[in-house]
Order: sequence, then C-alpha cells, then structure tokens
Amino acid sequence: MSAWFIYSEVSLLCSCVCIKCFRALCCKGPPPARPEYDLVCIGLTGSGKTSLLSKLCSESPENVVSTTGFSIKAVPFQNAVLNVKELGGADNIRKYWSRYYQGSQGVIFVLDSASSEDDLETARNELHSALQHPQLCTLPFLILANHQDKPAARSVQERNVWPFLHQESAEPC
Ligand SMILES: Nc1nc2c(ncn2[C@@H]2O[C@H](COP(=O)(O)OP(=O)(O)OP(=O)(O)O)[C@@H](O)[C@H]2O)c(=O)[nH]1
Ligand SMILES: [Mg+2]
Repeated sequence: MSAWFIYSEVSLLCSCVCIKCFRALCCKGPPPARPEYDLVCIGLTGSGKTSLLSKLCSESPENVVSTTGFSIKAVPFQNAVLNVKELGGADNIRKYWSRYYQGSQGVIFVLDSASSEDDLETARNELHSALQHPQLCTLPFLILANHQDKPAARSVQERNVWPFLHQESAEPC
C-alpha cells in the first residue's frame, strides 16, 4: 500500500469526522413539532379567565379588559401547545357559549371563589350545564377555584359550596 493511498484514506476519514461534527453543532434542524390541543375556557365575567391565560402566556395580566365575544391564545408547554378559546362570561354572551364548543378537546371552567352567593349559584348552574352538554360531557374538565387570595374565598374543600366537585354528585351525561 503506497504512502499516498494511506494519506488519502486518513484525509477522507478526517473530512467525514469534520462534516459530522459540523452537522451536529450547526445543523440540528427545527425541534420536533409539539402536539396541539383545542380547549375552551368558560366562567362568569370577572372570574379571571383572561388573567389566567395571560399569565400562562407570560404576558402582563395588568390592564386586562372584559372579553366581548371570544379570544384565542396559544399557551405553550414543554410537550404540547394548548390553543385555548376563552368565551366572555358576561350575561349577554353566556347564552352563546354552546355555539363555540364544537371541536374542543378539553374544558377549563374558572370560578370566582370569593363571589357573592347569587353569583356562585349562577356559576354552579353554568358549570352544571357545561358538564351535561353533549359536546363537553366526555372531555377532561379543569375547574379552577380562582381568587383564592381574597379573604372571602371559599376553600375547595367546602363540600356544600362545590357539591358538583364530589364524585357522588357527578351525573353521567
Ligand atoms: N384578587 C384577584 N383578582 C383577580 C384574580 N384573577 C383575576 N383577577 C382580577 O379580576 C378582574 C377580572 O379578570 P378577567 O381576567 O378579566 O376576568 P374574565 O373571566 O376574563 O372576565 P370576562 O372576560 O368578562 O368573562 C381583573 O381586574 C383581574 O385583575 C385573582 O385570582 N385574585
Ligand atoms: Mg376575559
């Protein structure tokens, strides 16, 4: 074997190693796409839906205004992206909620746990309707008892306040 042949083999090997190193360092390519899920976020006006989603998107929750109609935010997590559609919770908007349920893969229901008894009763009825709705009743539900920092907040353990959260009162749809 000639010296020239050995030299070319070594040089070829070095080139291959260099190309592999270069590719590993510089040409990683885009990270794998994260799965996306469509969620609907409901709750009475002022319960804190927009504030919650703003925080999850690392946006400032200051100067949040009441949602008229709906708004959609893509909430990024390490392994998935949640496309959350918030439906405004004012009296005149709630009657249209069910028109926006189609295609949802999960539900976030936000409660103001420091609200008046009347508002709490309204929230209970809305939550009950959502849990019974044919397009939602089989989906995963997250019920968030918000405003827990307020002195008047009911604790999530209060069974008489949140009867629907306890297994024995859940009705299949
Ligand atoms: N103290 C306290 N205030 C909150 C909390 N969450 C939201 N707020 C405040 O409650 C007010 C209403 O919050 P929003 O996020 O606009 O409520 P929403 O559910 O989106 O209301 P709509 O869009 O009208 O349905 C804002 O002034 C928020 O700063 C909370 O956990 N604690
Ligand atoms: Mg809002």
